[in-house]
Amino acid sequence: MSRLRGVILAVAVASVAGCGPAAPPPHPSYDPATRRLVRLDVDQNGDGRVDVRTYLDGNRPLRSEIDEAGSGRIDRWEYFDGAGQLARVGTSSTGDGIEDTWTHALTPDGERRVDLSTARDRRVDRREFYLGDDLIRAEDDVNGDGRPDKWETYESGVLRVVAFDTTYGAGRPDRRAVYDADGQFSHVEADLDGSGVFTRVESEGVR
Ligand SMILES: [Ca+2]
Ligand SMILES: [Ca+2]
Repeated sequence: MSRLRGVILAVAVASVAGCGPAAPPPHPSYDPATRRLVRLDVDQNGDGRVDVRTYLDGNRPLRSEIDEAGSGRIDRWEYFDGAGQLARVGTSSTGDGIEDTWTHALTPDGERRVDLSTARDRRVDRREFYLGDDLIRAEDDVNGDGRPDKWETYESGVLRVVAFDTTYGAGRPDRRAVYDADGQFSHVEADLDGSGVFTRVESEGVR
């Protein structure tokens, strides 16, 4: 992560050569027993307030709390993996300092997962999957038992299928609503025997 490498480099430079007059120096904190670097506070915009606070294990970053907007409130949370690479970024959907959205690093095939806590209680109840900027599918945990029970599938940005596990226990859909390429509701299909084969239900309305 370039930001953090920059921060660490800045500490190294500051410790060797002091700091320039314009930018306040990063403030490192060390474990008193081990002398390992455990925290780094940076005032990037020089307004006198820390806006990037990074927790580290030595030179390996663990997570950062960032006030990107300079509002005095954290609005970005960065989490690093064991190799020190940025793994996911937390944000607040309403900008009130409550972290409720987590955007993961791209997978090798270019898919990006976004976890959401729609109740804003840190419990993830919706996962969205993107290819580029396009939402391609989503999973919801409607009853809050930690398992998905509703699945949405999109094509070219249009919702095409919404599938439901109406038992909230099977872990797979038994009903699905199908939409046409314009996003208009078409029909309902059901797989009541769990065979994986859905057949059209003529008498059922959209759920
Ligand atoms: Ca600042
Ligand atoms: Ca569920």
